[in-house]
Amino acid sequence: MSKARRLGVGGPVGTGKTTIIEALVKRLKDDYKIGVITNDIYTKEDANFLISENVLEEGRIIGVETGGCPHTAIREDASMNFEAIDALEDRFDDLDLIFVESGGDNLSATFSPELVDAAIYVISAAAGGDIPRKGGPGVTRSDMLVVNKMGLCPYVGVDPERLVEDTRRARDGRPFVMADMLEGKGLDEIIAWIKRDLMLENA
Ligand SMILES: Nc1nc2c(ncn2[C@@H]2O[C@H](COP(=O)(O)OP(=O)(O)OP(=O)(O)O)[C@@H](O)[C@H]2O)c(=O)[nH]1
Ligand SMILES: [Mg+2]
Repeated sequence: MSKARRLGVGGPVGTGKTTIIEALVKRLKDDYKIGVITNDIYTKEDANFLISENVLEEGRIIGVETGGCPHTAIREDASMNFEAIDALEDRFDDLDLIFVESGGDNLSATFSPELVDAAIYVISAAAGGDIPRKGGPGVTRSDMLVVNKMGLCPYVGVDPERLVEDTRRARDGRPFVMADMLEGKGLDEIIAWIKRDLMLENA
């Protein structure tokens, strides 16, 4: 039986899911033995990107090409992802942490609780300030919400303070981080949450 904890990373297309996984793996790979599974609808683009960036040795990254709707592969019929987890655990019997990136969704996808132990939902400030108010299960009920690309607020007419307030209201007490991966903003907070709430360290 595996002891690896499994962390889902979901959210709309292009919000920064793969970028966040890349940044997290670089910071966490000295502490934990890590594997990554990416779900793309039509390609293995994200897995190939992470492999090309030398984020981890190649065998630790598996790309799943789901076809069709991104929900299905992470919720209703997650068999392709369970197979990818089995394949990773056959190769490496000492994994501590497996990231599972969902295909980009439309604010409604959630991970099966059998597939992951916790899930991060990633939205982008560049998609507009009204996304937190639009809600959806990832925004309101994910274990952690990351509002990424905060540095783009001035270019897209988004008031960052109002975005924080709307996010706070949408989360209703649940954790969230305002982030920008190109500036490294928010990464420490996400890491602290992973260590405490997922890896159950007392840090
Ligand atoms: N300005 C800015 N760009 C970012 C940030 N995070 C990611 N990006 C860029 O946004 C683009 C999309 O990032 P990805 O990490 O591929 O997004 P994704 O959510 O994995 O995309 P899909 O898997 O296709 O849904 C890339 O060009 C990233 O470099 C950020 O915080 N600020
Ligand atoms: Mg991606």
